[in-house]
Amino acid sequence: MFHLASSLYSQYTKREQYNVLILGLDNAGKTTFLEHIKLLYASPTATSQADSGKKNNESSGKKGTFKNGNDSQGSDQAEELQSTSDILKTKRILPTVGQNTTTIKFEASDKHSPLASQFKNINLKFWDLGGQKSLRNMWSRYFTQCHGIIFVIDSTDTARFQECYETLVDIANDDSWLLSNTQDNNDEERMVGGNTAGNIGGDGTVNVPILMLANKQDLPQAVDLVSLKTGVFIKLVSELEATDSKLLPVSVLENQGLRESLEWLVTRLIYNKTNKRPEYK
Ligand SMILES: Nc1nc2c(ncn2[C@@H]2O[C@H](COP(=O)(O)OP(=O)(O)OP(=O)(O)O)[C@@H](O)[C@H]2O)c(=O)[nH]1
Ligand SMILES: [Mg+2]
Repeated sequence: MFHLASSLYSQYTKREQYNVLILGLDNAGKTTFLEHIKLLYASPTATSQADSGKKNNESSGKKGTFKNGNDSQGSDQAEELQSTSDILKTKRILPTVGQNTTTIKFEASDKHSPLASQFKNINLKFWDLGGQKSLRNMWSRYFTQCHGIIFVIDSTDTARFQECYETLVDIANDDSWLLSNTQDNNDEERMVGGNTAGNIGGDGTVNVPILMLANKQDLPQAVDLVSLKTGVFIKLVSELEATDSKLLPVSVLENQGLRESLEWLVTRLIYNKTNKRPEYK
């Protein structure tokens, strides 16, 4: 009886977990993004680790108390925006050599929105990987088990837009997507070096949503969204046409557009879940 009750309880309380890769060139703002997400979605169960030999990011600031912000409206939101940005600015973030991972409990920013009920019981596990050129060949090891990609672009680094474009095209056409799978339903950790179960796809192109973030929009020299879309990235827009993708302007340092971007991604992860089944935790 006890076993039945406890198994029913654990079945009822299980959460869907989606693995999200954070990719992009070095200095794009990937780790800053992750650090801000940790502040915005802080919960007692949020876990994080730096797995790169030595700890990647040192926090010199006090932890502080801050609002979760999920029920914040109006001035509360402005307060959140202020406080998490301020906390983040006290942190010293170093270039990533290995990976940083964090799991958050995702929640809708507006509890009363029609989407809020869809967003219940969802965990996002983020994998922030180093973006230096020498580290990029490691990325594909993570593709088979990822459910979505966030690709961060430094909107001020016009000299490297072409490199950004080529990197994204390489990601989208990587052979690893051929191994992409309709996962079985076991709960084992399979992100890296795990088993793949079954094959679908077959055309060698990415089959998970890609959220592209045009970051650093707080800086005056940042290229705006319209110019980005009509510049070098116009080719990308047409090449990724068949892919579930979106390019959004953000400032991860100033908390501009973060929650909205994540909500787009989670909507697409849910939509894609018959294709890429979540893990159940
Ligand atoms: N002004 C501004 N600076 C930002 C923003 N996001 C990140 N930065 C800065 O950009 C620099 C690089 O940020 P990181 O988060 O370390 O970049 P990364 O993509 O993780 O780089 P790698 O780990 O080398 O791949 C840091 O100095 C950040 O403070 C932003 O939205 N606005
Ligand atoms: Mg980094």
